[in-house]
Amino acid sequence: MIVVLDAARVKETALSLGFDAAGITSALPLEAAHEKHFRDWLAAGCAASMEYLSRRVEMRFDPGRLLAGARSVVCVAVAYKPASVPSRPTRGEPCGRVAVYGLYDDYHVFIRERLRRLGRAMGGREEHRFRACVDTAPLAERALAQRAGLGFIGKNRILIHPRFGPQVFLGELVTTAALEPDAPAEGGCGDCRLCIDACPTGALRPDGTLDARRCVSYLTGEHDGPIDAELSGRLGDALYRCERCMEACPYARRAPARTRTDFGFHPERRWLSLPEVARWSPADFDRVFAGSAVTWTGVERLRRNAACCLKGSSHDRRTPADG
Ligand code: B12
Repeated sequence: MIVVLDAARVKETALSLGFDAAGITSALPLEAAHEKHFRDWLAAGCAASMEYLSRRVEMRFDPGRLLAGARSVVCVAVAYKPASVPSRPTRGEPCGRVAVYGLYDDYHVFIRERLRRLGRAMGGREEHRFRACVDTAPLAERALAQRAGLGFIGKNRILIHPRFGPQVFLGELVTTAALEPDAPAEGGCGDCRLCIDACPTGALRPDGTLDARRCVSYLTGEHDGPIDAELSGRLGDALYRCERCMEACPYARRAPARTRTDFGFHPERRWLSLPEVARWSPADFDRVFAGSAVTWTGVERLRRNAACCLKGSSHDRRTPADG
């Protein structure tokens, strides 16, 4: 039996559960051009060492393979532009910067738990089944969110919500319920290329692809082992991940700050002493980052990043004192 629900009520429920935006798309496969782009990207080596991306590729573009009988995907977004972040300390030991992404509680936990509540609110009857996805499921999240009307994919490769900008986390409820889909989002970056110019390592290519091998977010967050000297010299103060391509986006500047307090925010993690982090034990790491997405990266990579930033700062004492 097909469970037919009122799409407007599902989206209202999503907003009442703590999401900032929600849109609906069918569970039909994405256009073949997505899979082609993805496979070409993998073949060109742009995924660096992220081997998990080459597993179950067909599933990524076909939500029906993720959940038998899936009919719809409810795409949700959590806006995370903070009202303010502390400026870089002007005295004391050299400091490394933790991307805003790492200042919040782990968004995977926050989003998955709320998606499950949404799934339960949508039925609970035996014939209604759902799967909550955020980040780790083999699903092309940005492409689905675009098709569900949440925003367009910018030159920084980020889904940009017209109001909340690029600082949105995404999640999906793949469901067997038949829901009226939203129209895909339109829009684009036009001639703007501020993100491309802001990238410190040239990871964003003018042809619209991101080379993860050069991306500071990949290098500091997912790469194991030493960082190539040419790139390591360009990390600046990036101790954990990077948001320069988002900060440069005009949509980010216009976006409202997050005012809801339900998603824990820890600004004291923004600037950390590099000499201290370079010596951290696992217990020191846990004391600062327990419950955050930074735990996925681990203490060893953070220690390595601190050493790279310190080496870079001893070469160039002219690093701008930006906030
Ligand atoms: C692997 C990954 C990374 C990698 C690679 C990033 C990348 N851009 O691909 C690394 C480690 C670098 C990374 C970094 C970050 N990530 Co990340 N990451 C992912 C992950 C797991 C997969 C992304 C992926 O499939 N990449 C593959 C490439 C090929 O994708 P793509 O270039 O966009 O191309 C797709 C479409 O745009 C389309 N396409 C592109 N060009 C064309 C052309 C045509 C003609 C057509 C038809 C289609 C098409 O086809 C492709 C497939 O759909 C997703 C979660 C998920 N399951 O989706 C999160 C995700 C993308 N990451 C996210 C975040 C927040 C980040 C960071 C901001 C974290 C940080 N602060 O550092 C940075 C941003 C870096 C950046 N500019 O992208 C969010 C993005 C939210 C948003 N608003 O878009 C996601 C969605 C996680 C989430 N659930 O919220 N990430």
